[in-house]
Amino acid sequence: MSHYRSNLRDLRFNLFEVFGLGDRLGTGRFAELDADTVEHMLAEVERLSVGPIAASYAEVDRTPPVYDPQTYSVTMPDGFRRSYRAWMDAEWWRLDMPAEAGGVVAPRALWWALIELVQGAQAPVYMYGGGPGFGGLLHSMGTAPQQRIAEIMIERQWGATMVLTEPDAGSDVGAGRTRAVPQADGSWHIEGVKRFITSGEHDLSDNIMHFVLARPVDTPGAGGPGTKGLSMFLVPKFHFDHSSGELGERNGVYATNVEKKMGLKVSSTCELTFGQHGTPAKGWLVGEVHDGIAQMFKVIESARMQVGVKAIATLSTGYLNALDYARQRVQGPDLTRAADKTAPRVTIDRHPDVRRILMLQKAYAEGLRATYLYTAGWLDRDHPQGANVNDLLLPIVKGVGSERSYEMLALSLQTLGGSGYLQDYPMEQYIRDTKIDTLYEGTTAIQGQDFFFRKIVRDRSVALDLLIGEMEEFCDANESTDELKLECESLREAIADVRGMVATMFGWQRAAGDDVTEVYKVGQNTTRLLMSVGDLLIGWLLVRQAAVALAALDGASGDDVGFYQGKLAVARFFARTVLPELSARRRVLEATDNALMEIPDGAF
Ligand code: ST9
Ligand code: FAD
Repeated sequence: MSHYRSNLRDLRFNLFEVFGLGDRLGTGRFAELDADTVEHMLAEVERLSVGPIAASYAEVDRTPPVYDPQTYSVTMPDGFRRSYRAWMDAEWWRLDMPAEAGGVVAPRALWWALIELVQGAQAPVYMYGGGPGFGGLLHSMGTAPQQRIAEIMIERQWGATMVLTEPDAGSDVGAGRTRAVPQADGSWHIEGVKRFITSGEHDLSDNIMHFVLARPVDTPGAGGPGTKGLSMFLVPKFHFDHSSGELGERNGVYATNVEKKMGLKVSSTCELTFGQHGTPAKGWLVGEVHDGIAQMFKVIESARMQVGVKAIATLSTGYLNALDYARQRVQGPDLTRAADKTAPRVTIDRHPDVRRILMLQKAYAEGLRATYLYTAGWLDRDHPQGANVNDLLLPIVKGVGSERSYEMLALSLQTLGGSGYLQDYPMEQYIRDTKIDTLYEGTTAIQGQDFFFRKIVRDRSVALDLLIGEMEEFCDANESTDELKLECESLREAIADVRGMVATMFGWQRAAGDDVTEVYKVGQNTTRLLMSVGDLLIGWLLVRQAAVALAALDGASGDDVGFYQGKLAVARFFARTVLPELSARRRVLEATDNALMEIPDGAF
């Protein structure tokens, strides 16, 4: 039986019943798509995910890829190769590429819904399969000859990597020292050591294209300090004929180590050494412009979404596995009959504390699914601020999605008691495989800073105000409905708490003009704000779903009745038990001083 429990019903509910995807199909950008085709895509990708993509999930954790330091090569396990081929051969990845590069235009919300399914089953299948997506990006950023290279990458399904990190340049990408030396033939020689490169070496494709940030030397107007001095280079594993794609000599980039990790073991995480083994590592400047960090952020934005959706997908399958177990495991009497030693034993889902943690898992699993779909949906809306609001929400999908997923997966494991700790169930692997999501693509601290300094302050709060405006409009329209009154009250309070937190932080930010240490107060609270806006957004989307469910319950039958009742129940639970926590967090935030920064080092 598959480890992966998908939730297609909830995906459909979000896409069609809550966010109205049906209205966008058959018209404008999505004229070629209709609801039946979308239903078919969802069903087909679910079938692949639950089946062949998930099939090797546990096996490849126990028998991960093998690195040979003599040949700098990585041999992938056969089971994974089959899972990978099932995804690549189906060619659904074309939905993520521009039409000019052979792609099929599709709503972004639909794309990420499909990717939830793949990643819930086995995320590295999607990660190794990113090559055509990188090809699509090269097609849009590259020169005309590089567009031909992009086509070759896509036709041949070559692998690709994003290469930023170095031993002394992690969060601080601008500290990178890898050099790019210009050559007379227009190419560049890349020299340096990069660390932690996902899919840096493997044998799933004939070639791997590395998208590398390096600092040009001897180049007027390029190569200064920090991120702005970095340029992006395309460095292939094998040289190739740039018009036919025929492979040539080995290029001088080698995987000189593969990391041994806590989880996600099938994803090869490589140290890549450029130009230090007697062969130069030749590269080509992407788009012939020195604009590396902005170009790389196109990849990073996609990858931050991918990481958030990965975490949320695993949270959902973790919850559904836990729910299934809780419905079957019999242990102890009902609490109302605890004193009666002869009372019948009940399934653990009857115990109040188990119900509490199950409902919390459901709230975050379904609330975060709605969050990433809502985020992606801003790009489908033809709204002048669509891209801006999407940008605002990316650190929530990535930062809040990964933090809550890891936290909730601990509760999923807890639901199984001691059995959860065993490899007989997928929980322990889910936890190990998901921890990375709070770390790579920018740690949670980096997401919190990005959220406040770039997405709120620099944006002058335009996107945030639009978002909160939508929430307030919802409350205006629904607070007179008896069934949603309490939920709307909680939302109003949470909105006021978030507004209060942002206003206080803006105040410190302004005061830093006179006393620069005021910015420390902001820095102590960026993660708190990120998590709080995340909870507000989740709460609002759960209540928004409840409003749809309430209307749909009238006339519902069969499984739909329980499904819609569940939407009402989870919204109420979250509004009563989680949203009120924002008031306490606001009080903590407002009371911030800089005592923390003044604690002597020896006192830690
Ligand atoms: C990694 C990979 O961890 C993990 C897994 C990979 C799996 C790959 C699977 C791929 C699957 C498929 C992919 C498909 C591919 C493509 C599809 C494409 C459609 N938004 O604030 P400043 C830019 S990789 C946009 O001064 P500092 C902007 O240009 C390693 N742009 O920063 C800005 O200039 P300006 C990941 C942004 O102080 C410039 O940067 N590592 C944003 O110089 C400078 O900004 C990390 O993520 C943004 N949010 O540098 C590093 N932010 O202001 C984390 C910045 O003029 N560290 N830019 O517009 C950071 O993010 C740091 O904050 C820093 C700081 C490096 C940006
Ligand atoms: P550090 O930057 O040293 O951070 C350590 C701690 O300090 C963290 O808690 C961090 O939040 C905090 N911190 C650091 N700076 C600040 C600050 N300014 N303010 C507040 N807190 C701060 N990189 C690639 O380029 N390509 C890849 O494909 C890739 N894949 C990866 C795969 C794996 C399995 C791993 C583990 C990493 C991968 N990375 C990749 C690198 C990854 O993006 C970095 O690990 C990450 O950006 C953090 O950098 P670091 O590990 O050096 O931690």
